[in-house]
Amino acid sequence: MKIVIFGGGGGIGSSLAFNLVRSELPLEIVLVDSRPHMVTSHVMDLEDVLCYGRASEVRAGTAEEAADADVVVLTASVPLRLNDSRSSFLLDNAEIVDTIVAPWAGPEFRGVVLMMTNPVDAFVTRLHHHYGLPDTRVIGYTLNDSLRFRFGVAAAVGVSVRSVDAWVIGEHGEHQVPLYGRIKISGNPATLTEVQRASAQQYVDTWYRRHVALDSGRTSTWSSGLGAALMIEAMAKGSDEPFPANVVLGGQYGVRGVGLGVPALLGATGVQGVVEWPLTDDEQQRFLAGATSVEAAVAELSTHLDGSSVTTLAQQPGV
Ligand code: 2OP
Repeated sequence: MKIVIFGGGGGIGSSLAFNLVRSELPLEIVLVDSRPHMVTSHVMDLEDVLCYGRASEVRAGTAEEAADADVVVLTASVPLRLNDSRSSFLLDNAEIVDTIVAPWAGPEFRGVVLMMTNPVDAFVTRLHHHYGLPDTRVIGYTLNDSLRFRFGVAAAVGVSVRSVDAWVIGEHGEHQVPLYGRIKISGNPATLTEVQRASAQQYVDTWYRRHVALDSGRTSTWSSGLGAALMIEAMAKGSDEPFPANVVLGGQYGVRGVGLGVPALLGATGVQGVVEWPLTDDEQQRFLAGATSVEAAVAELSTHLDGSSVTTLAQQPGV
């Protein structure tokens, strides 16, 4: 299985490469980045731990190699800066994403795109609509939202995070939807007290801003690198268990044509299905608010990049 990582010289790309080297998959890992010395530095380092995993090789590559990759991961981004929202990177990162995908993304591309460049929801949606990538073959990375929720719930309740199962769906941003009704602790359904819930909610609501405010120049490299490797593993092996992922919806959860985080079944050819869980009215409204926000972002992208606005991404009732 050939994995091409754009932004392979950066924090998330190199963390992903490290986790893939350590995985049980016999992978060919190719790092692409506009900073060749950075890639060479990571490759020289990673080669030395090939003996601890099953990857056949890790090497520097060129953008053209994406054309026959099984999975192309986009982590490339403009340098990080202080901001209040991932959406502040929309127009700057749009140029980068378009430059990367334009040469190979299209109906003839047979691989899967894993989008990690922010704002993920807008770019997943654009890749499907503008480049004609099937909705099954373009997936966005959103696991961190659920990981943070699990950590916030564990801290609020006072249990080990390993015992918590909890999910966030919806926008990878301000309209994220934590699913309080599906929390399980040690396999049993758990209802949080108001105080516990407020604490968990504050944790997930503020995580991004608190992290950005550190002005460290780095992002969530460890969680994202490990999480994306787990996602690629789930694709390679196929799984009956859903994985949090951004998928362009076809009516599920009342949304059509917009990419949002949902429980997705993953396989070698990408999304095998979307699991629909019942939502409360509040959760449904928040989910739809996320769809509206992504729609607006994609329209802005179209105006900025193509000189026209997109009007086709209407929300529709679920089918
Ligand atoms: C994350 O939430 C920064 O979107 C990235 O970890």
